[in-house]
Amino acid sequence: MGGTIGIPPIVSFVKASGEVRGACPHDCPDTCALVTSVRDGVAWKVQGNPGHRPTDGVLCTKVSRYTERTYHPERLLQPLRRSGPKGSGQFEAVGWDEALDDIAGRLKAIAARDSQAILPYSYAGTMGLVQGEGMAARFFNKLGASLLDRTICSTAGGEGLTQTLGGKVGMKVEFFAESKLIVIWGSNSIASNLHFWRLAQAAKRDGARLVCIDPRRTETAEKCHEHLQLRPGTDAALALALMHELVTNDWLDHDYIAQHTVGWDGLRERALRWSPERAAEVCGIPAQQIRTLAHDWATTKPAAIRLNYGMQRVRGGGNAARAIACLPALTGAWRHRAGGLLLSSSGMFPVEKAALQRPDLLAGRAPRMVNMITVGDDLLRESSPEFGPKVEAVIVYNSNPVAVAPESGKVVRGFAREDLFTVVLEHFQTDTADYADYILPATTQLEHWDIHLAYGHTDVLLNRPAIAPVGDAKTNTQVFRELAARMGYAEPCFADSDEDMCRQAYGSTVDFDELLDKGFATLQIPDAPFADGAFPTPSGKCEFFSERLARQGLDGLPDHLPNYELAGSSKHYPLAMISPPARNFLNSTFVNVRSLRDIEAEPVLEIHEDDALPRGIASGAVVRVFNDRGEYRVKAKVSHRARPGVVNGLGIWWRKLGLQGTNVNQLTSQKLTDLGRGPVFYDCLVEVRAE
Ligand SMILES: Nc1nc2c(c(=O)[nH]1)N[C@H]1C(S)=C(S)[C@@H](COP(=O)(O)OP(=O)(O)OC[C@H]3O[C@@H](n4cnc5c(=O)[nH]c(N)nc54)[C@H](O)[C@@H]3O)O[C@H]1N2
Ligand SMILES: Nc1nc2c(c(=O)[nH]1)N[C@H]1C(S)=C(S)[C@@H](COP(=O)(O)OP(=O)(O)OC[C@H]3O[C@@H](n4cnc5c(=O)[nH]c(N)nc54)[C@H](O)[C@@H]3O)O[C@H]1N2
Ligand code: SF4
Ligand SMILES: [Mo]
Repeated sequence: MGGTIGIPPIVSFVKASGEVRGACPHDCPDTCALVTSVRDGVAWKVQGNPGHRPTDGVLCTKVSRYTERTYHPERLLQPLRRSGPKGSGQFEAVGWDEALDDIAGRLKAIAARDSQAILPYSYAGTMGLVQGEGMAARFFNKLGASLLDRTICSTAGGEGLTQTLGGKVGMKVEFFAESKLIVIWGSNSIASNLHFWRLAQAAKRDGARLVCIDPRRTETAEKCHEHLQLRPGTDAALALALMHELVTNDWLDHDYIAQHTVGWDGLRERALRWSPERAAEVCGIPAQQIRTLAHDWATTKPAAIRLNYGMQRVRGGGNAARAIACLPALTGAWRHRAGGLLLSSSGMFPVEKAALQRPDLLAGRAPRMVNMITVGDDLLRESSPEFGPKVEAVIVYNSNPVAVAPESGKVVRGFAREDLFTVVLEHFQTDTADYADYILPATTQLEHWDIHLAYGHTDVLLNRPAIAPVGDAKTNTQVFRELAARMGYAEPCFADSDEDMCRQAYGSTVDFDELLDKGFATLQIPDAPFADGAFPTPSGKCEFFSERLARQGLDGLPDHLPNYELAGSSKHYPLAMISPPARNFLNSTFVNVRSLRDIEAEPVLEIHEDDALPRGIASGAVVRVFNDRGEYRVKAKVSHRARPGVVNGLGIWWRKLGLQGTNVNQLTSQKLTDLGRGPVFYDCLVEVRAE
């Protein structure tokens, strides 16, 4: 394993044969409990743990093929050093010591000038708290590197929820099975939240009505009783019109509002400006659909909203999440355990973040913060008083920015800089790894320890290694430990083992022996957490009006903010484009797994026949999709899944496995959301032409 002296071995527990309990590491709300079957040191099957209630013994198609990914013939097995021009994808094998010595030397030289010229870039390739921002955060804090604002997924909705409810908190997912009305809002649950969908199906069998709110006619929308196929970025208008109906029909829980909310007078006044007719115009749906939903929301008990992040990837995404989060308090839906709303449960986990990440190692320094969404612009910036030092080195782990970050033409130009030193820790030679100076082979979840929270249920999961590292792969933690040793960092925390860090993640709040024994532990949370108010906001109430936002000079009440790139506002680019995930990929992960890519076949753009016919576009034709930021080529699919005026470019393909080396992010913009500094992937105008 080539570990440095004094550093514990990576894996302290690997069974040669048997079953090993683990956790799915992927960025998915379901965080399934895994059981890996091992024979003679080889993992041959990964299954869902039947003893874990949220998993219920079932995995999605992607992860049930996990061994195919782990033993993939293109898995990176040894460190690689660039041997051709930047981006050429040409590398030569190199030993670990040589690679790490050189990397540490380069980082030391840059840090001697200004450590903020070094930028970590990571996201949720693994959601594990240890292989994620565990040892890596310690390393970068000690180094004083630039901080990364990890905004690419959920910060707009997260901030909206936090301003209104006080945190990423909500209903316990299991009680959706008892709901009588479930509103699935901005989520293709069958594809991206399968285990919630199973609960919704159970509720449906018990007589529940399912309503889906989505611009795309997804497989989920098709299976609901009602589909509100609104224009992208108009959810706040819809929510305000629902409130309008609650007010004018007096479908309100006055007692709940009086006791457990603040700002009702102002919100009421605002909602009264949003008649269903006005909202219908903005959303592009019939006013009657809005009236019916308001009626059902008010009169069905218990009623619940499964909000997901699809609705917040537009300019007004934060406000939209705020407006929607007000709805359960207005009707007192929170009183019942099967009523209320769930966007994310991650705020309910008592993670000891400071113990894991050690911000004290900054020792009073406050490095500049770089937003991961604007990496395209930021890698192309020179030093300036506003920006700080030019970025000279990027260390990428758990992320594939060249494929997933917006406006990828600029991201590619940034990573192609000959004077940028880039290290990528990866399982595969991704689009980003192609631009590396060093690629370091990383272990997968089957090969390392980790501990998890979830954002779609409330169980802590432990992941034990099932097999030894494949090839010469090392854990992320081990790479940062060994770099720390070479940088001369002597703090004992750099010698903590992965198992130590798993124990530190929750301190004494979670019984580690229970985790070792069962693989998971359920948090003790009341069944109906907000039945009597007690929201974790400053006022302890559901904040329709946010004093905190008002103090920042922002609107204290939620409002509808039209998209930056509003349909109809551009002669050149008449179509709105959204780019939600493809079912058989997880962001850009799994695109290189043959059996899964074969199901998706190739990158597609769904287009309605009203838009396809005048453009002479037929299904199967390769079309050019473009705007001022760039263009990409994709197979058109004339489809009822697209609404007129909106095309769906399903993501997120590896550029090099798509058509002509680009993907949908060639077209998306680096603008930020109203709250949370988030991305606006679905706020994007384009034109489409037949080739
Ligand atoms: N199979 C699969 N599962 C995944 C992922 C994946 O890539 N593949 N990604 C994972 C990740 S990173 C996340 S963050 C989660 C959550 O991921 P989400 O981004 O919530 O993913 P989806 O469930 O596809 O929900 C997005 C839905 O929102 C719709 N939508 C787009 N714009 C709007 C809008 O303006 N308003 C409304 N109401 N709807 C809109 C899209 O058409 C799509 O159906 O899923 C995770 N699960
Ligand atoms: N157009 C468009 N763009 C989007 C989105 C969209 O809906 N539309 N969705 C956005 C969202 S919600 C998100 S969350 C981001 C996701 O962006 P990312 O978090 O970058 O997700 P992935 O593309 O899955 O890339 C994760 C990488 O981490 C690697 N990895 C996994 N485990 C480990 C490990 O243990 N160690 C190391 N070193 N590497 C590991 C995987 O091999 C993979 O290449 O993309 C965003 N981009
Ligand atoms: S990706 Fe989601 S559904 Fe699939 S195994 Fe992982 S947690 Fe479960
Ligand atoms: Mo995400």
